[in-house]
Amino acid sequence: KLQKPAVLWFTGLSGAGKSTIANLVEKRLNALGKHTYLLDGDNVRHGLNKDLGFTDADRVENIRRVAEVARLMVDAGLIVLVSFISPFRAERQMARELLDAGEFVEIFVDTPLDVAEARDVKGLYKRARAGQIRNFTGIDSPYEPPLAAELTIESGALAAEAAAERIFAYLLERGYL
Ligand code: GGZ
Repeated sequence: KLQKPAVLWFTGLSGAGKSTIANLVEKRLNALGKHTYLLDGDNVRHGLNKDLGFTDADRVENIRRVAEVARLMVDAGLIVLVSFISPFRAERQMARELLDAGEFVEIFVDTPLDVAEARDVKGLYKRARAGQIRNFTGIDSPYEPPLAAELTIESGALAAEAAAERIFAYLLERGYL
């Protein structure tokens, strides 16, 4: 039997834990024999979207292209994990509307700014506060939190493994797997 294709759309601030959690979920899906692809800044912003930066307009175009690629991958039958800040509700909604009902699972990795900033794994918040990076999400560029995500992960409190477990359990319960 063919697997049920879907998009697992992770949204949240830089340093919220989106990619860490998405990688853990992907491993679990692969262990079940599911065919997946993880779209993130590493494999999209250096290639397809290397012409785009971090102005509002460029983020809109970044997410538009990612959503279209995710849709193509769903047509190919994959479970697609998407890990971008994707700060604007309108573009997340657009991504949702490209798919059939039930194919889009929005996962809000709800790590508060102060927690993400305290982690500052890559030192980007420090540079943004110092004015060395402009248009940084949460500092001088907006983040619009989801109003009705399928799942909200309070990642400040929940370790990445526990978050991945919750997402996996949701997918099982709802018949995605
Ligand atoms: C936000 C930035 C910026 C600015 C570079 N604002 O923690 P990271 O490093 O690995 O993840 C962030 C990533 C965000 O790219 P996205 O494609 O996910 O953003 S969006 O969905 O809004 O298009 C961060 C790094 O790129 N980064 N400059 N100004 N994050």
